[in-house]
Amino acid sequence: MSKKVFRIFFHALTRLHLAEGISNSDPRSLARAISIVDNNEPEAHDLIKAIFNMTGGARTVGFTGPAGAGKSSLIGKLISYFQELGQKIAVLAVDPSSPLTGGAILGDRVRMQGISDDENVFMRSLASRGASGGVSKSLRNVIRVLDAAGYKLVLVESVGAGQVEVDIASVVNLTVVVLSPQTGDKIQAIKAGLNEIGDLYVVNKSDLDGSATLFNSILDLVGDVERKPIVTSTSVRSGMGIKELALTITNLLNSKNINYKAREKVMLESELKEMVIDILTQKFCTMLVGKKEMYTQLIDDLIHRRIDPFRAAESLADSLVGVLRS
Ligand SMILES: Nc1nc2c(ncn2[C@@H]2O[C@H](COP(=O)(O)OP(=O)(O)OP(=O)(O)O)[C@@H](O)[C@H]2O)c(=O)[nH]1
Ligand SMILES: [Mg+2]
Repeated sequence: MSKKVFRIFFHALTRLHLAEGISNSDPRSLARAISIVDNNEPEAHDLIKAIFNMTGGARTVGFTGPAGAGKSSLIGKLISYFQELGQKIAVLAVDPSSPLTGGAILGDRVRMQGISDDENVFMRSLASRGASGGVSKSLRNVIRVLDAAGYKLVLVESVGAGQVEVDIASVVNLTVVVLSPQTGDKIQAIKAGLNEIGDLYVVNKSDLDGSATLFNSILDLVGDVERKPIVTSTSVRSGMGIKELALTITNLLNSKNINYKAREKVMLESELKEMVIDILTQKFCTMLVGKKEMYTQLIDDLIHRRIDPFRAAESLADSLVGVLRS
């Protein structure tokens, strides 16, 4: 058997085996499948192909916001309320900046007290390193694996700032932005894109000074936003507002006012576009190797100012498209 045939055969077997394990909620299959899609291993495409028609039922909630605002603590408390709904729950922590995600999830397990031993709560840190877009791509597929395994509620905590949070918001059904009076640059953090992504804004640590001021500033800031987000406050320390927050999230997830099918359509459209661009980029990069002579000449022309960058890029692109057509 040639190496290639063996590889195809091996991948097909792995795919079938894993897909079956996932649908039977076998923990080892689940862990392996998540690693495969998180690291975009060669089997990832076949695996998603095998489970795709089992997906579409999970609801996803993203928790984002500055470091230390209380995201993990809040998730830990909310889970017991969500469990009353009798659903299998998964928690994902996305930390693309950390090469050692194992440590992070261990810390989070301590904060999300009381849930680690519960077999209905699956917790996992995702590596999801790589450039912008890498996070959302991997996360989408990890959610699909969990969805196929019967996890109907997936909570995603994003650690990190800026683009990553925006990326995550584009993948989940509902985005909760968690802030606290302690996170010094609070208002700037909201201005830096966070005001556009939240369905819900939570001022956590309301037991501390400054929370009322923060609450009012957020109201001012998101008041004009079209999606009319809800602003609420909580204290993990005193328990204030947690039950209400769980209820608000549950109501939003079940709300007829939010058209999840329409949101899914938007998500699938942007995923499709991203994937086509990825495929074309890869194809063009391979083809560039075959255009080495033209490429070298163009660089030389650029260095000696015989051509401008726009024209150089256009002629190279035209030439590559020509190869595709032929
Ligand atoms: N006073 C007070 N402290 C809180 C509250 N909620 C969380 N904390 C504390 O704030 C610290 C940070 O909480 P985490 O839950 O780890 O915050 P996080 O947003 O998950 O942090 P990262 O994952 O590092 O971004 C911990 O020491 C918590 O005990 C609260 O309501 N009041
Ligand atoms: Mg955390």
